[in-house]
Amino acid sequence: MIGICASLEEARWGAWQELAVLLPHVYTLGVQRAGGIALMLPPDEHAVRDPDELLALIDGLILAGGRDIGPAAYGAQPHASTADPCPERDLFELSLTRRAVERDLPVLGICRGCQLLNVALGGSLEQHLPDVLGHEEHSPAPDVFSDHDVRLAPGSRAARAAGEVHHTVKSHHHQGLGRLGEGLEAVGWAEPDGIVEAVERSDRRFAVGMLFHPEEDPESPVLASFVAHARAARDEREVPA
Ligand SMILES: [Mn+2]
Repeated sequence: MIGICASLEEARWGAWQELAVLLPHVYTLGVQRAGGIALMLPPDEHAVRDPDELLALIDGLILAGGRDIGPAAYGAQPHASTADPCPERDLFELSLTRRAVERDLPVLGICRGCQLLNVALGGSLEQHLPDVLGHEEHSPAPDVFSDHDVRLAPGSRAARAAGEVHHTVKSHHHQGLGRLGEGLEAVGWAEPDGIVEAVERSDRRFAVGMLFHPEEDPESPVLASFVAHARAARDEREVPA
């Protein structure tokens, strides 16, 4: 049972245009193809106060991509390029993530989810990478993924999940990681610019953030690896004491 945090967006379908709970299909499909059950998690203010009730229902938590996190969450003023945040979503995901890491529930953060994992653990973000890097290769256009190479630390959970230490990834982010959150280690770097693209907690069974998009690559084993970790964690819990 894999909970995937969804976004709230104004969306259009059929005759309707209204606020909708939204998630790209590739996330749910990737989980299902790996034999998992995908549960879409809308922002829930009860769960902000009591994340355990919801976390007890799932074996793994995926933090999906999406809009910029409100910079107040890491004590910063918004940069001119930082999009308006969705406070309900930020609060929900920050609360679930902190508690999931405490409980050692497997967590996979993708793009915004990687940034969220970092902020949840006390880290900060670089709000607009082009200011620092002088190029827009990580997100050259609003509606396409770019390709760049990533190098992952050999032996890291991220490398084992990706099945290789050096590969080309799908990229679509204008923000990056600043100060790393408590216990997080950098385990992946973009090439050639060297920015941090993956982080993880080596003291957890699986708490990994990737700034790139394995769910957009049908060949990527990352979602299947995550589902396998979640299944192993559940089997461990179900062994009678
Ligand atoms: Mn990138």
